[in-house]
Amino acid sequence: MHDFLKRLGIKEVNSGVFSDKWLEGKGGEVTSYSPANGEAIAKVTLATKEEYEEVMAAAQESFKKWRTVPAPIRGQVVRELGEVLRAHKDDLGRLVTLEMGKIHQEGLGEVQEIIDIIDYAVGLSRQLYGFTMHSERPGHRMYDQYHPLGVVGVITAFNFPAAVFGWNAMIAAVCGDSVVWKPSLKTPLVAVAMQNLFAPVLAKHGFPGLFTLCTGEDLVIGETLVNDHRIPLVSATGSVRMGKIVGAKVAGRLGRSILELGGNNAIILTPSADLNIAIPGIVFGAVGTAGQRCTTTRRLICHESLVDQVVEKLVNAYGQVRIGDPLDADTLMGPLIDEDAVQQMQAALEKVRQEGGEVLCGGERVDRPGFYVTPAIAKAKNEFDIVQNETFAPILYVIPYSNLDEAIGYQNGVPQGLSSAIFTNEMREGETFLSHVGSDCGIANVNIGTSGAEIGGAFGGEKETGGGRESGSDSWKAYMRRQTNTINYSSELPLAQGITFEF
Ligand code: UN1
Repeated sequence: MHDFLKRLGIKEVNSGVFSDKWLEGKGGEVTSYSPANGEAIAKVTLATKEEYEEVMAAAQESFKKWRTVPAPIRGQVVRELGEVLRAHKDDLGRLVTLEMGKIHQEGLGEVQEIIDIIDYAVGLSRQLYGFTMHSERPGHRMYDQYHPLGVVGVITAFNFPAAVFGWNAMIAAVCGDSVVWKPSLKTPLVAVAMQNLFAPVLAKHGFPGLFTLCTGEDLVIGETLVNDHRIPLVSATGSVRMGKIVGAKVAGRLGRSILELGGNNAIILTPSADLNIAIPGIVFGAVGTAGQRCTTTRRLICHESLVDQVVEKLVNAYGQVRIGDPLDADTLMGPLIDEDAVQQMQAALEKVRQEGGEVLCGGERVDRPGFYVTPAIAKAKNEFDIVQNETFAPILYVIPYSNLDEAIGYQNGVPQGLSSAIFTNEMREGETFLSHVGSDCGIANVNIGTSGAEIGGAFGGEKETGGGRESGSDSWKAYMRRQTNTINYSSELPLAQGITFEF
């Protein structure tokens, strides 16, 4: 076992279940494999429904106490979590890379996003503002305030095994909530390591069950969590398929959900674009994280006059992408998560050909242990069935257009609505793209790509992306309950809407 794993408290067999202490995990176990070489790293045990109950009890207990701590003091506790992460950034980033397969720089970037959201959350802990309004009645005061909500369920995906928990948990914590985390079974060790880092800090302050962990099967723990009335908010990141199930179940009990699901993100490349920034923006967006971000650039909507030149530049750039061990400092693209992902990528490219598209480069398996492929570019039409769907792999579809209306039509002409971008130096084009007749996505950028959103903005998208918003801006409001308060300081009882009621 690597030393860095030991420093993160990872053993050969780890419990994946934490209430206010580590439980046994009697619901079976999973082995975590590194996609970089296909080798087993360690095992993690899973929760039974009974253990889920213990976890839930601890989370509820913590919530009851935690909500009474003044928000700025909650912020001080969260700040300490940031100190722990700073001290372990390299180790945790390395584990993200080993277990998920993204390159080390991206693994570090993920930990940095949590450090950043912690700083943000600390500031936010003094800014959980409501509005004051002018009452229509004399001698009355009216305002709204935000109270802690309860136990928040956080379901995360393999592609951001650390950061997505961070965005949710740190905001939830300053808002006065406790958290139950169900991580992806493809990346359970990152979750165990984070729990190992955070739990001692929270316990020291008397809140051992503030962040709980419930690693388990979707049909056992996932189901139980989404159906649990004691969880007022479920924040789930993953596939559209998963989101439709989770969203329907949570809505069925009139709970709230934040859904952050698939993307089918496009870049529009216009004739005025500066190709010196556009080409790297496209390559990073399409190839970064081996095409496994929900913000990955999947479609390039390219002006017809540029297609030949741009395709040539892209094919050339793709040839220079260094594919290999994600822990090597030189590597730009690591492996896909597992064999299934490789098969899905190859099936998608087969489908493009069948639908009449042309694969211009890539898509081959790289001959080494692990799940490596070469990134692919294909000429396609927007209406192809395969283009309408998100394949979680580095495939970029090039779609020619002739005028901006047509380009925006293509951009919006998919079921998903997460991220979008235009490269242009024409003010009219950029502003049209950002206007109400432009991009229909939750994220719309000018002269930067579709991926790599900063934590300060609200993150999420429309349509089948699920409509949820996480991270910055006023996303915190979803983690609190709003209350409108009216106070009468007069000696009369004037009724609203001018009603008189005498007796
Ligand atoms: C995701 O792919 O699940 O904008 C989130 C980005 C990252 C977040 C991606 N900050 O690419």
